Amino acid sequence: MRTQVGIVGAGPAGLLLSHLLARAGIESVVLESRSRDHVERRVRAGVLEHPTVELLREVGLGGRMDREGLPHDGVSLRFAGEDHRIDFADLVGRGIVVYGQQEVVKDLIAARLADGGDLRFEVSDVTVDGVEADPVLGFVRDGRREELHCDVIVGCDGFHGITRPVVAPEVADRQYPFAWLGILAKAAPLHHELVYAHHEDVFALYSMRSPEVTRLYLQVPPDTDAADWSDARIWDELHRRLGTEINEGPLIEKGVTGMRSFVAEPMRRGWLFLAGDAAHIVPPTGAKGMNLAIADVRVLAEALESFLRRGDERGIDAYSDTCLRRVWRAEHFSWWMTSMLHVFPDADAFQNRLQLSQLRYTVSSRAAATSLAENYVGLPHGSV
Ligand code: RFL
Ligand code: PHB
Repeated sequence: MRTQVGIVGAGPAGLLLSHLLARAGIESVVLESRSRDHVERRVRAGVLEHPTVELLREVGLGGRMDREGLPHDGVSLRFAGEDHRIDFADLVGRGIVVYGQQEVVKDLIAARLADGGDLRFEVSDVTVDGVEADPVLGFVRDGRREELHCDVIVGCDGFHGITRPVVAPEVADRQYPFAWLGILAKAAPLHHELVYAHHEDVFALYSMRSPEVTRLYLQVPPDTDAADWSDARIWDELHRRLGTEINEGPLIEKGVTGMRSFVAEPMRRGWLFLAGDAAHIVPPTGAKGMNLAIADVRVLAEALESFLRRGDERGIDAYSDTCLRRVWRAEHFSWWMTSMLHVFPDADAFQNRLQLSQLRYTVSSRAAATSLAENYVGLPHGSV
């Protein structure tokens, strides 16, 4: 078997890349280890930054997002018992859309399948060989070992995938001394925007998915087992930490997410390219992970089009450096939001006072608030 672009992983990065390539008349095959049902149900990100929203519309994927997504013109930072709204519309004239990552994934799978796209779910033992000269993907499907020869392979297989070790990049890595316990509840959101709450002893985040579903996060120790948190304990802590009215409802989902900052450089070796979480991780406080994955594959799809249609290698040669500029901007923003909003277990009085001062400055200075807003709604693609 042969294809132009072999893609490992059917998350937002792999699926959107396959969609963008198809629009440019380039063939691809997507190999995914999980089932379609699993991939479509995985609850993850919820915030689409402005350039992501514009891109999805531009490439024919805006229909359901525009009908069902929730446009937000601001977020609140809550600390010292008070809410402070950062008004994106006023500060930067753009906003975000709250629309679940699994909805983006469903829309992408539907679009690819309607287009005759080749998506292979439930493959196992994926291998990558010949990345310097003659790239080949190996995999097992329905008990049979198969080989797929490709012009180019793209690793979109997330943080725990198999492609990053093949690139063997340099790695920058930071772990944080806390994690997030995330829940999804069948409860109507009472606030219509997100609330990032810095409580005196811990952080919480109030978000949502739809007019019927609230998404909430609590800062917890990194080794937390979600099973130790009963529903009653979760609601008690949420009420205490958010310090604001929230509706309770049955929990649909509960899980713990670790927090790290991680960047692999370069994002390429030979004919193997990395995109999305396979190459970089941000802590979720800046809501940037999926948006970065989408920005990467936009750059890569354009570069691959120039290369595969016209033999022009300039785009693919610049791919890693181009993406890493945006990646490091998002790394800084996500680290900054994380550091400003969480309670660090080993912080002393000096650090706590600095943190509070930073929060006060961010909400009271138009310049500082604009910087948060500009990064949160997303700098225009190609501008960093
Ligand atoms: P994904 O989504 O992890 O997809 C990788 C795919 O590869 C498959 N795979 C393999 N397939 C074949 N062979 C193998 N050997 C394979 N190994 C893995 C996997 O099954 C999977 O289907 O990576 P991608 O496409 O790069 O997308 C990245 C995003 O998923 C991620 O950055 C975001 O979810 C991060 N994130 C957020 N991002 C945002 O932009 N805004 C947010 O508000 C936001 N909130 C979050 C988040 C992530 C969270 N968690 C759970 C990590 C909130 C949370 C709690
Ligand atoms: C979410 O709704 O899941 C969400 C929102 C904002 C974040 C992270 C996650 O910073």
